[in-house]
Amino acid sequence: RPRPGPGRFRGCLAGALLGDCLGAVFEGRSVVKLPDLLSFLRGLEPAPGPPEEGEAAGSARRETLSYTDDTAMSRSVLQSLLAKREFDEVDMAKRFAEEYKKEPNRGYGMAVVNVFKKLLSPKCNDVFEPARAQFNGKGSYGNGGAMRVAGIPLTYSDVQDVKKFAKLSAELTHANSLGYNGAILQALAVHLALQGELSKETFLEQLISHMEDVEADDKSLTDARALGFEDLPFSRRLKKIKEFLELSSVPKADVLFELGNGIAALRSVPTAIYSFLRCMEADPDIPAHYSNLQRTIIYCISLGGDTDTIATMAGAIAGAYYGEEQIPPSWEQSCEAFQEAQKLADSMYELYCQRL
Ligand code: R7I
Ligand code: MG
Ligand code: MG
Ligand code: MG
Repeated sequence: RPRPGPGRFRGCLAGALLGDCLGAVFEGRSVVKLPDLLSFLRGLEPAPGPPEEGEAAGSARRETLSYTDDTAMSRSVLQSLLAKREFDEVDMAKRFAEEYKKEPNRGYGMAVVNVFKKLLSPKCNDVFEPARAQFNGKGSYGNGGAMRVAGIPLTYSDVQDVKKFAKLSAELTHANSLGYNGAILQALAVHLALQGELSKETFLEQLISHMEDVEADDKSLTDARALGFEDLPFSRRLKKIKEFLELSSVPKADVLFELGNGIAALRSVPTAIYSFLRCMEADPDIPAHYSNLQRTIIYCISLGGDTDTIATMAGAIAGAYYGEEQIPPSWEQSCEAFQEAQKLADSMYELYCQRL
């Protein structure tokens, strides 16, 4: 199997950052009208024609788009892996909590902030305990474990390591299997995307076969049943994606009904994966000059709901698959801290190669 090049690492982190920054503008809107989204995006592009007075040629009337908790936590994951050269739960937990303390207004989930507060207490001596206490001991099933997980497949090339450390990294905040299994699925998607060249069908089949294994353990079965879901809920949604991809067109309403656009991992990680796979093909509603990666982010945001998180997850997958070439400078430069993302990507590439 060929080793992925550095452009995939840069693409992955830039795609994730773009999805978060662009998606955050629309987060929580139940309906996003595509013409409004496209008009917003045109505002990021350099203005055609002669520059106006005081404006550099080709510059855009842009303001910097801020990143949210999705990127703040992703960066803590990356920085911990780079400092420790492997997964270290105590170091990662500390970075999550310190980052929250430093910038608490990045849009964190309502419940997860209680985990950070407990982690900051000197009385905490098991970093997994605060997450286990969430939601009366059932643990969170939010998508926070999945939204930040890309650093794991950028560190570990072995698929069993990807599963193991995606789970552990998510369990620092998300003890419900419907939360951490979403993180495993997202990590596997980035892992496969990094290999590139895979067809839609192979990509999905591999995800289904891994998730049927992941979801077959006792805790996954118990947690799914306790919430009233059928067995193997992620695997089932991956099979629904397979059905969708066989149709010539799928209405947005069907995507929202079957896959969702919510803050639960189960209602957002499969949606991100579907968006990536669907946007391998042209979309009659999205202008053809956009790259596949841009189309993926545009499509995710057009679904409404948890747009920053669905777009950051799909952006990480698409960026790993297509590489940095599909990201226009005008989009990158409109995001807060895009240069840091490039530096982190180069350091991650170095770590990945060193560990091979
Ligand atoms: O999962 P988490 O980090 O939130 C991530 C989301 C992303 O959209 C970010 O962009 C940011 O906006 O937040 O944070 P949690 O607080 O663990 O979970 C998010 C929400 O999911 C919670 O505030 C609850 O509304 C819901 N949730 C649950 N509700 C009932 N019972 C998660 N788990 C449960 C549960 O067990
Ligand atoms: Mg967010
Ligand atoms: Mg938010
Ligand atoms: Mg969100």
